Amino acid sequence: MIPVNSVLQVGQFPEIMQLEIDKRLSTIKLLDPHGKAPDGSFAAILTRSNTQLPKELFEAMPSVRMVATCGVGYDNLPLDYLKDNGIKASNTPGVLNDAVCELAIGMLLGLLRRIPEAQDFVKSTAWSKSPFTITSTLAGKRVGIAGMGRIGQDLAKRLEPFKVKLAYTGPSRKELPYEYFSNIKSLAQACDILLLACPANAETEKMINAEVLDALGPKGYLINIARGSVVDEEALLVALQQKNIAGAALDVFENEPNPNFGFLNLDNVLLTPHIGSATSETRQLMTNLAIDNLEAFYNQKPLLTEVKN
Ligand code: 8YV
Repeated sequence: MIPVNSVLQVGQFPEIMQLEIDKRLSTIKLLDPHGKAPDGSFAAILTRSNTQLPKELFEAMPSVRMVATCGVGYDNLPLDYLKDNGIKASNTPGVLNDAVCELAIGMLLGLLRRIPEAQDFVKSTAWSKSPFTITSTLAGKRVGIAGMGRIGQDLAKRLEPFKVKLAYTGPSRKELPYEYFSNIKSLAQACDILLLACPANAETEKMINAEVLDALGPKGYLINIARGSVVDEEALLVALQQKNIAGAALDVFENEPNPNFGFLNLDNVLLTPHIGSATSETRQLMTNLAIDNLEAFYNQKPLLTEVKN
């Protein structure tokens, strides 16, 4: 049983998640992670992957011994500080794959077949004057996935029925029926579509740079459902503006919720506001898994999905 008001809830939560939280917990709330920590002896923090937690927050509350983040990504946590101070952390992998993979495939098809423009074409009555442009088929394309964790592997399985040729890159080769490339540039050279499903960390920071985009080439497409930090956005903007790549579908950006203005006027992008896991079913599952981890912590049991860093 989690004692009343022993969990500090940090950051803004959508209503559907707050409803789940309020069914099971009574929390004290801190909307701004950089704000003054409220008085109280909190044993744990509940937050979301899109809320950056500074180490100063933990320094100000030495009673906190565990943090549960709603989300698969945990780049929002000061991992070195947590590790150095023996503070446990949990995330929510495995329960958002359906939502994230469905969005990735939807964005890919929307980009290739230019579905948003096609709708505007009909709504503007331009169709009465000329036919819509010819686009491109997914079947037969070479699809490369950067990051073959749970989501990357799930994405690959879902793409197989689309008659594509799959390949991947990542820190190491895995027992998978797809071609492995040891680095992102060689994967980009070998594929028509590059899907980013990797974690945000020091190794992936700005991994998609001008050289990789050049390797992807003028018929290549980039899909990012990982993190904005994985892409050098200045290089991507140049590649898109100069048509050095054919297009990009982006659900994540370096600066959210105010992405680089340069993306907004391009005709070869499909942009969504970080909605990978934003379905009611998924957010309920994530919230309850985060709370299950909190309960395990308070009951001195192993966490269900501990962040091992
Ligand atoms: C979270 C995310 O899903 O799961 C992740 O890593 O990218 C986020 O969208 C969301 O913040 C959960 O509330």
